[in-house]
Amino acid sequence: MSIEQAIDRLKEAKLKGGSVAVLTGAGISAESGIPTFRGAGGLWKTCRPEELATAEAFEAQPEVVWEWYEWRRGIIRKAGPNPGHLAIAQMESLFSNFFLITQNVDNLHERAGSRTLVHLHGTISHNRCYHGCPALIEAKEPQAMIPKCSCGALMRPAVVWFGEMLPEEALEHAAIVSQEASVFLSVGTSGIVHPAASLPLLAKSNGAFLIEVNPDPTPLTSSSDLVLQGPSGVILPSLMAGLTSRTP
Ligand code: BV8
Repeated sequence: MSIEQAIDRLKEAKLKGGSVAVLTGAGISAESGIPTFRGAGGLWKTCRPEELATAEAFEAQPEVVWEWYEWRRGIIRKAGPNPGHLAIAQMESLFSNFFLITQNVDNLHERAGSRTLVHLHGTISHNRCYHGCPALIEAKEPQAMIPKCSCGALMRPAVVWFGEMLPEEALEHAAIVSQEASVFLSVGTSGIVHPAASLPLLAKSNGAFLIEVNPDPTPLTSSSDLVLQGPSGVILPSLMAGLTSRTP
């Protein structure tokens, strides 16, 4: 029943020219073989955020932090977009007013064909100077040694660490599209990391119909208008099938 309700809501939004916003988290990449952060098999099971995803950790143990990112980059290079990523890319071309906000640092949304998106937490595929020189250097190959910037400082992954500000423009844009959304889908996120986790509630408080797609309950579940419980790689293609089928 609930998937039909979601399809109806999205069809209504399409008919009325309403906007659709999607927030994704690590869960949408789980079916591509990329470990999530929390939950069973999550990255944090073997390590803790403050040990690795912070500037302090990088300053204290740059090689340990670098090795962790190189290990993740290796997994992402071997991974490919899954049907959940592809469905979101298809959704983008279906709605005249669509926007994707991702917390993910992998590039699977782009590789699936998504174009109108922002990365709130940066991208693991690039490095930047630890001291703030502007260049973004793509990490094309595995690099066991930490490369250096021309200024002499160490390079670091171009991600947002805990305790660091999110890219202002991306966060501002994400807040605007969330406030304007007629339908907001929160997909594959535990809804724990702020300020990203506040976006679904911002959308809802501005009138959006809030749909959560997740196999497990999260802090957002009780506020969602509709919960589609299950893997995004199954649920999102079913949504798209319903949206593109001929039946009125
Ligand atoms: C900041 C990049 C200003 C690095 C990441 C307000 C309240 C409380 C705390 C704070 C707050 N404001 C700031 C904070 C502190 C902190 C924070 O939120 N801490 C949390 C842990 C409490 N936030 C920050 O530090 C942010 N900065 O606000 O700056 C400031 C500065 C100083 C002090 C105060 C304020 C910066 C946050 C960004 C951190 N960087 N990543 C890297 O990747 O290494 S966050 C990291 O977690 C990931 O990027 C990811 O995006 C993010 C969220 O995780 P999820 O994506 O939700 O993934 P998770 O594994 O948790 O969940 C996966 C979900 O998928 C699960 O629900 C699972 O059920 C589901 N799933 C599994 N399989 C599937 C599935 N779903 C669908 N299909 C499946 N098949």
